[in-house]
Amino acid sequence: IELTASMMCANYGNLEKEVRDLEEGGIDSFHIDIMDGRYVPNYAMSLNDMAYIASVAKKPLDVHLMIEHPNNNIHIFLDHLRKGDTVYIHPEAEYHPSTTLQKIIAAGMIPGVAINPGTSIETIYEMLRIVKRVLVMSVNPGNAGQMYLPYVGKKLSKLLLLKEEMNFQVYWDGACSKDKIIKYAPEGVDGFVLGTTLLFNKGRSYGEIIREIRGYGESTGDGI
Ligand code: S6P
Ligand code: MG
Repeated sequence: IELTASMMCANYGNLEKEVRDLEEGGIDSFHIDIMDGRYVPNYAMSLNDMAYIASVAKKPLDVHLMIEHPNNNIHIFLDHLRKGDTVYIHPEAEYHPSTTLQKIIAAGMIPGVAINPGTSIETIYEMLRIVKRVLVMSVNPGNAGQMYLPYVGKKLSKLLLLKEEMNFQVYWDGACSKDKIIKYAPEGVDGFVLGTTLLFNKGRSYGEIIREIRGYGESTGDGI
């Protein structure tokens, strides 16, 4: 499984150290929650935070754009990213989401869509033909530290059935906990966004926590 750290939960007092400690601890990528106060009722990270992390990180970025009409100025974000970084848009934030996805592809980044708890798979079905990663939100976007919404489970299982045929990865975002990883990694979820629930402010090193997460499947032989 791939583990990505939700950087809106990191300590901004020393962001470079956070990035280094996470990389040394074995994180696979950095999840960057960009918000505009319009598409979601919050402001988390912005362009400069993302650009700074991109400049110090060796591992890829997993950029989650929670902004209205990213198509208008997405190049501002793409200019700071590298090939192999992923950019997700929310389809309902855009009149023509596939135009935006094509810009992400043309810039050499991995195109992704993020789907809210209330958004159906049917809404994104045709986009799945060009998308390489789907970020399934199990909380409504806007904040870290929220409660998992159980009705998302059914949609997730339905989406996983399309994975092979349409060739995309599935990442889980929101209240990602031990029991969710144990349940959904064997079902085919490729990646998990780690925030306040599992990774940050635990008084333990990132390396210790990440090693523990990678060992979850060992006792059951589920091969996490
Ligand atoms: C929410 C955002 C998420 C959170 C993540 C935090 O708008 O997209 O990526 O940062 O859910 O994790 P947790 O464990 O605090 O829910
Ligand atoms: Mg996110």
